[in-house]
Amino acid sequence: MHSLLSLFLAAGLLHTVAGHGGVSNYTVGDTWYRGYNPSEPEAEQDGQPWLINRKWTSIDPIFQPSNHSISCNTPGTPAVSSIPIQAGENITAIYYWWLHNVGPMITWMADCEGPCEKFDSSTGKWFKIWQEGLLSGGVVEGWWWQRNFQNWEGDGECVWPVTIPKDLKPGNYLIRHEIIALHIANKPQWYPECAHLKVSGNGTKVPGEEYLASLPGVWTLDQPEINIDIYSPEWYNRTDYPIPGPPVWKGD
Ligand SMILES: [Cu+2]
Repeated sequence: MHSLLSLFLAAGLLHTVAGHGGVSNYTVGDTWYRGYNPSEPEAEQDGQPWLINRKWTSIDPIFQPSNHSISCNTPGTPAVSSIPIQAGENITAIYYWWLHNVGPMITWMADCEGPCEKFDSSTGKWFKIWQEGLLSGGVVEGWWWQRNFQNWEGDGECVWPVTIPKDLKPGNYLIRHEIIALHIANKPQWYPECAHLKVSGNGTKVPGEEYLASLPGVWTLDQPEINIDIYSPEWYNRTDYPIPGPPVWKGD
């Protein structure tokens, strides 16, 4: 065991074996925004004027959906700056790698109701702007969007583009990318990261109550699609996976 570990270390494979991760950077158009990097020293990143996403110090998953960290990871300290973006534009989240392949991926937003630097993400009224789950085949061996994502490694990066709803009211928002990994029976893993956005445009729309959720709150270990054993006879060959939580808000 010990020699196997040193072999992995020597080969630089330990990261691959650990297999976790999160959002490293973001792009809007041709502009690249550097994100917090948990593998670099905190002192070199804390309070930096370029910092546009909330601090996350570990690539490890969150296992408890009631944990405050479920909203914007640990510690989730606010960013200093925001990414400017127009409603209707795309923002792409970039991951250096991703190795899991079962479970839904969801992008959420929440109105900071003022400067995001002062906003407690666990009080947010979150709404989904995008989600994908099982695309085809069965739950265990089928194609999840997450499996596609894992394979999009053009330059050693996995990219996740979403569009900000074009009629969204301008303002300061958090954008939250969440991967829920379900490959271990009855041990769901959450990987959330949040960035600060300054949304411009002429929109006037906001999502209604039926689209809003709390984090923590929306996920519990009582949900059959969350506390799931994908290898059980009940799920193994199922070709539908209903993504729990509110519906996606399309901006109308
Ligand atoms: Cu992992």
